[in-house]
Amino acid sequence: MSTLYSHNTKQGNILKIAVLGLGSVGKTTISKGYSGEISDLNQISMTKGVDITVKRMVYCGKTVTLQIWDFAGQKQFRFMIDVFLRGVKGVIYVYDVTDIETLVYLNEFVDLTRNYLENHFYPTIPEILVGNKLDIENAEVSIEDVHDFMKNYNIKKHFLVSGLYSVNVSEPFEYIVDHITNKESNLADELVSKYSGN
Ligand SMILES: Nc1nc2c(ncn2[C@@H]2O[C@H](COP(=O)(O)OP(=O)(O)OP(=O)(O)O)[C@@H](O)[C@H]2O)c(=O)[nH]1
Ligand SMILES: [Mg+2]
Repeated sequence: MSTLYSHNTKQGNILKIAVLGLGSVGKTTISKGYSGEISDLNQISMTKGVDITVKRMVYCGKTVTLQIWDFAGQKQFRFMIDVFLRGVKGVIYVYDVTDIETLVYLNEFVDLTRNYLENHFYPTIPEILVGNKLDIENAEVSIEDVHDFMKNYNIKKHFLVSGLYSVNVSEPFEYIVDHITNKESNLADELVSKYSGN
């Protein structure tokens, strides 16, 4: 069922995914690495406002276009977050495994996102946590730190990736798509059975 997607166009269903986290954690590198839009990932510079990346994929035989909205981590752009989140269907929170502060202060993005979703009557959407820079040996963030964060914020899924070396970058996006589409199908099924009297 595809009736409940945000838009249906000839590009297939368009799903907006938000990528959030502090500056320099690697949000743009992960997004561009996944989409394949930039061949030299070392060329990426600081995001000013928003970077939008488009990636087309096939999910259960249907074309799905992911619109990946990657938000600048620097504080001066924080006032734009409401516009940025409009219509979002899934969220990826990114921290840097070599910098514990990027996990400690990630709560600000979680709080802002949840406030927005609640104030605008959004249904629950998939939210996941991604630790980037897996290729660097001296990780500062322990698995206990990650589990504590997930428990405190009730985030169910965590991935470790290296955006720069394109390790594991597809998995977080595929997980989100899987959960958006499954949830929407379930909701659609529920509505059908409710109104058909089953
Ligand atoms: N070693 C390593 N470096 C990475 C990785 N991902 C990103 N970087 C580097 O980290 C720096 C910041 O990457 P960006 O992708 O610009 O980070 P960002 O989160 O988009 O930053 P803002 O746009 O300022 O919010 C760059 O120098 C990247 O090359 C990674 O997986 N491994
Ligand atoms: Mg960026």
